Amino acid sequence: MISKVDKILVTRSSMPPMEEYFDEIKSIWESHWLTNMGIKHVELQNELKRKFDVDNVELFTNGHMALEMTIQAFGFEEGSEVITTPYTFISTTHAIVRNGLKPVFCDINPENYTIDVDKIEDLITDKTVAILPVHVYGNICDVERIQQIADKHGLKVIYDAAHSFGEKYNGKSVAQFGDVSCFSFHATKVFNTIEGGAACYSDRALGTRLYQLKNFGIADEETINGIGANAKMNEFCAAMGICNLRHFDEEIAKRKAVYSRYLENLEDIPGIKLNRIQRDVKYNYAYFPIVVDPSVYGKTRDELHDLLLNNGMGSRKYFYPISNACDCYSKEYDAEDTPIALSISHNVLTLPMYSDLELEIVDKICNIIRTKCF
Ligand code: T4K
Repeated sequence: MISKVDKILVTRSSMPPMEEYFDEIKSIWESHWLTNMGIKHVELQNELKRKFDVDNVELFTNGHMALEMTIQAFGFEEGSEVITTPYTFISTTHAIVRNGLKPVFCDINPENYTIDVDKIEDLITDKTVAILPVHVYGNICDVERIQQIADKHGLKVIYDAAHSFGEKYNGKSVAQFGDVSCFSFHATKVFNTIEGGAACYSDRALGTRLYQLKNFGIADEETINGIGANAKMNEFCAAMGICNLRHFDEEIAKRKAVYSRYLENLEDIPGIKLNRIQRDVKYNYAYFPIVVDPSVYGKTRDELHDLLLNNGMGSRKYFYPISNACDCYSKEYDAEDTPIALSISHNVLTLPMYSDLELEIVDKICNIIRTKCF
C-alpha cells in the first residue's frame, strides 16, 4: 500500500528560503560576472575558512574534482601506490586511478567502517606515496594513528572528508587533519552548494597548484604550467553555499532530532546494528546506516530494502558494491582481501536522513523494520 509516504527518498536537499537566494544572486545579475573566481566565490571561500577554522580553502566544482586535483597537485610518480579504503563512494577510488596511481585497499574497522589502522603498515611498499582514508558517514578516522604511520614512512595523508562537513574531533575542526581534507558540497550533503567541493590544506605552495590546476593550469595570461582542467565553482553555486551556511546550525539540530528518533525506535531490535556517535566527535548526522545480521533479524538486507521500498520508503545500499568488487576494478582486485568491508557492504542499508524528515515518517520506517511488515 502506497500512501502519504510514497515519496520518501534516502535524502532531500536542504534549500534556503527562495527569497534569500534571489537576494543573494541579484548582484550576479548586475555584475554579469558568473564564474572564474568572482565575488561570491571569494566570499564563500572566506566564510568557509572561518567555518573550517583553517587558513586555506580552495573551492571546486564538486567533491570529486577537489580530490582528483589534490592528488594531481602532489605530482606523485605514475604507478605509485595509495593506501585507501574500498568502503566508500566510487569517487574516492576513481580519483586515485584517474591520476595514474594504484589504489591498495585496506580493510575497515567493523565498529565505525573507517580504514583499519592496524592493517595499514602491512600494505606499505617502496612504491607507497600516500594514505587516503575516508571519514565515512561522518565517522572520523583514527587521525592520530594515521598521522603517526604517515610520519614514520614519509607518506602524505589526503582525507576524503566528503561526509564530514562541520564536524570536530577533540574540539578540532575535521578540516585540519592530514595534508589535505577534501569535502563534497553536493546536493545530497549536509551542506550543499548545489554541486561543489573544497580542499582544505596548510601548504600554500600546494594551494597555488590547486588554484591553477582547477583553471586549466593557467598561471597568468601568458603562462600555462600545469595540465589542469576546468573545475571552478561558479557564482550561483557559491551564492547557494553562502545562504545554506547561514542555516547550517539549524540544519544540524533538525538532523539530530531525526537521528535521536531513529535511535529511540531501533535501539533494541535483534539483528539490527546502529551506527554509534564516536566519543570526542561533534557529529553532523549525515547518514543513518544500519547493518542487518540476517541470521538474527530473520530477513536479509535486500529483503528489508525491498520491504521498505514496497511501502514507499527509499533506503540505499551505501556502500555496495565496495570499490574492489565493482566491475571496473574486480578483475585486478579480490574483494575477499577486505573481508570486513565486503561483509558490511552486503548487509548495510542507509535509511532516509534529512533535516525536513518528519518524525512521524521516521516512526513508520522503524515500525516496518520492527514488525517486518506494514
Ligand atoms: N567521496 C565520497 C565518500 C562521497 O560520498 C562522494 C559523493 C564523493 C567523494 C564525491 O563528491 P561529489 O563529486 O559528488 O561532490 C550521491 C551523490 O551524487 C554523491 O555526491 C554522494 N557522494 C553519494 C554518496 O550519493 P547517488 O548516485 O546515490 O545520488 P542520487 O541521484 O541517487 O541521489 C540520492 C538521493 O538524494 C535521491 O534519492 C534524492 C536526493 N536528491 C538527489 C539530488 C540529485 C535530492 O534531494 N536532490 C538532488 O538534487 O550519489
